[in-house]
Amino acid sequence: MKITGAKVIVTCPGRNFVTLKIETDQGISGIGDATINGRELAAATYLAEHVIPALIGRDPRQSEDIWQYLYRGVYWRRGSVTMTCIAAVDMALWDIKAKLAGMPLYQLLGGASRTGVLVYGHANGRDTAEVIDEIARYQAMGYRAIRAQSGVPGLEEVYGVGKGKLFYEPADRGAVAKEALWSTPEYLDHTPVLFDKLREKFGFGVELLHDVHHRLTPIEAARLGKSLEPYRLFWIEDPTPAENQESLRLIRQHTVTPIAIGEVFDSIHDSHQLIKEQLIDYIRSTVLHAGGITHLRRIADLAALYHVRTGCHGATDLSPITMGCALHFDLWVPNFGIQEYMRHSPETDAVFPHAYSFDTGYLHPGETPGHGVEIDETLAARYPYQAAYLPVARLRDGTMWNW
Ligand code: GCO
Ligand code: MG
Repeated sequence: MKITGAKVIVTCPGRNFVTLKIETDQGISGIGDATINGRELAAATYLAEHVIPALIGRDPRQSEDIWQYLYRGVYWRRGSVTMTCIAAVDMALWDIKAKLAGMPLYQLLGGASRTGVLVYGHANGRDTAEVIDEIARYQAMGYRAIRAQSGVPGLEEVYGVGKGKLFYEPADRGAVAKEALWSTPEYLDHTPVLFDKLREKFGFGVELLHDVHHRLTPIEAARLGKSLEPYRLFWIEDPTPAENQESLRLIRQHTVTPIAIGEVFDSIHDSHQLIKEQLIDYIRSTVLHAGGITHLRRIADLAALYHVRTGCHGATDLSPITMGCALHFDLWVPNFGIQEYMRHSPETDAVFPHAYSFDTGYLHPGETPGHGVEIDETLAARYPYQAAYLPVARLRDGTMWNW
């Protein structure tokens, strides 16, 4: 069996997505996601210029050897663009392999370890009243776990509170990123008050989560975790930037609020200390930015040794292809924790028809052979690329900060 061709499809049904399609001499094709929010064309060019020529003629069933070739063979290993492009190839090859076997991908990984994948949705509001309305809406849809993000008095725009509700999209159209103001004291004062009101309103029967989005220093994060303990959150996410893995030790010494980190990591080396020293409870890496199913499986196996469970990233800037692959992975992985599920817009769902479905708080990847996600190329061609960037943040005195 041989790879006979491959192409990159860039489409913008509301937001930009980069898709790799691999074709074989047996008439079976597979697709993978290569989307990096705000750097989409870097991944598209990397695939077209540096990866596709090396794929032609290879046996698509040798997904491990191709992974190693693209990782070791590049010499300048790792980095988000490289690892995302490797992931796109890996997803497409697992898709082909599972189609060839006539099985849904999860069967090739070891079969289902559970009946469905627990997911969390996003309740976003400009103030507490709006967040309460949103949580009620998600509960009515059947969600059992909900992430709550609120506007902060005194700050005009903050991460997690979008223009839309169900289809939250933080990137803004234009050639240059928008700038937003960030101020930590207001956020630290407001967040415990928010969760106090949420628990008072909804009780403890719903899992609540919160994303700090890298905006605190370790000692500030420790304070937040401590102040949220009475509200028993499922997790706080990205409490501080984790390039310095040791800094998590300080947060751990002060709080028992569970910690989730890893959506921006691109390999096992970014999280091995966090995992081995049990400095986190959930690893957020997913099949897209962390080198595909082949690499994520290694991260999850390491995490299992240290009681760390998975909590894959699942924002709308990850295409339905990533969601499909993540769900096959989640259905199998023994140390599964939870899966993020930020719903895609109807336009995106139409471009990427998929077999996965939602039922009473759980997603299931479906039984279609492969990963169960396709691309409608004719429809995709109607939505050309549009430059869009995530905002950047500055403190009141103009200092650059993490958005
Ligand atoms: C999340 C993430 C996203 C990111 C987005 C950036 O937890 O879902 O933090 O909201 O900001 O994926 O492209
Ligand atoms: Mg996040």
